[in-house]
Amino acid sequence: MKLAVVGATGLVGEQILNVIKERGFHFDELLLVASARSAGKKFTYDGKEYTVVTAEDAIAQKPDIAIFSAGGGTSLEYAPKFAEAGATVIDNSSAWRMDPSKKLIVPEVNAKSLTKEDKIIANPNCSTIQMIVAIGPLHEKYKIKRVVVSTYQSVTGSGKAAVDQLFAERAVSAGQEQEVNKVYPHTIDLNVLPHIDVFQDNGYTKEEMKMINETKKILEDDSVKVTATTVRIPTVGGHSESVNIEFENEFDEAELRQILADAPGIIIQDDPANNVYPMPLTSHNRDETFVGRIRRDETQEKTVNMWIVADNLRKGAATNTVQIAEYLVSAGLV
Ligand code: A2P
Ligand code: 11C
Repeated sequence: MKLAVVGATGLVGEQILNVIKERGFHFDELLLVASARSAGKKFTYDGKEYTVVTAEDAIAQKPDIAIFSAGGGTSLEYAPKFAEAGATVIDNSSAWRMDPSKKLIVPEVNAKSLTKEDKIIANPNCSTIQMIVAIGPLHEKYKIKRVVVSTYQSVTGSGKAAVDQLFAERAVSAGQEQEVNKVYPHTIDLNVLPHIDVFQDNGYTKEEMKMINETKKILEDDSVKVTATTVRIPTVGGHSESVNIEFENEFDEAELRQILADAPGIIIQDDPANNVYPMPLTSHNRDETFVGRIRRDETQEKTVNMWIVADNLRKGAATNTVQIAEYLVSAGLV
């Protein structure tokens, strides 16, 4: 098994390598791929020294699986070339997600739809993935009519430069002299920005439209209504989401909790009497999706509220791609 990680020097690439090591994902040969700027650099991973290669070099070595997290442009250009050379590509960018010929996979919910013919597989947006892990099994049981979601997203979703902005602003607040390079249009420290990615003509942001469109595609149900407000907050551990879900069918709260408890990849943290609920601090560097504050919406029938948290670089990106790779291997699809 020859594995290529494209974008190995990036924030998500780093997590992909961590997750592969932690989960013991087996490979015989590993290709660490980055831009021409990094090619030739030495990189120590799991006690071994690797030389970073370009995408072209990696294609020539015909990997079996290529996990991409190098931006949409790189995926658009190189994923078909890797696929043509025989690789199955798992792509973390938004480049192929809404392409009707490509599958959008959250393994806990729809990995079984994958076949040997799927040569480019899309990984959903981080805020979509964690919501789907929780609402997927509920949709199967009660059929979802409408979802209203508001997110509280970590700066790690905008890359390393955004993390640097937050900590530089924090240092300035503490009286230190520090240059601040702004990734966001406003200060992020001690602030909240109701703005993730670019605004569209309909007044929603691209992040909000990703949550809406990707959810329908993964659930394979265009009748599910989704509305979203996505918000950036000054935290780093993970994305949090307040989710209001209206079902077609009546539910029993104890049964709904049991469905979530039995669902793969979910940990319920819901003990308000002891102040137990999911938080970014406690989801950081974890692969699971954490669900809490589960309670019936008392203003509307067949409706429940919950709070969903996951590490956006892990389950929202790296872990999900590695789980797809694990599934491909275990199902004999590569
Ligand atoms: P590099 O470090 O050489 O720029 P992030 O999203 O955290 O900025 O990471 C982006 C990742 O994608 C980096 O590893 C970056 O490599 C990589 N990358 C960017 N352009 C290409 C390309 N054309 N081919 C391969 N990797 C690329
Ligand atoms: C954020 N969700 O938190 C974005 C980052 O489509 O994979 C991931 C963008 C994507 O800003």
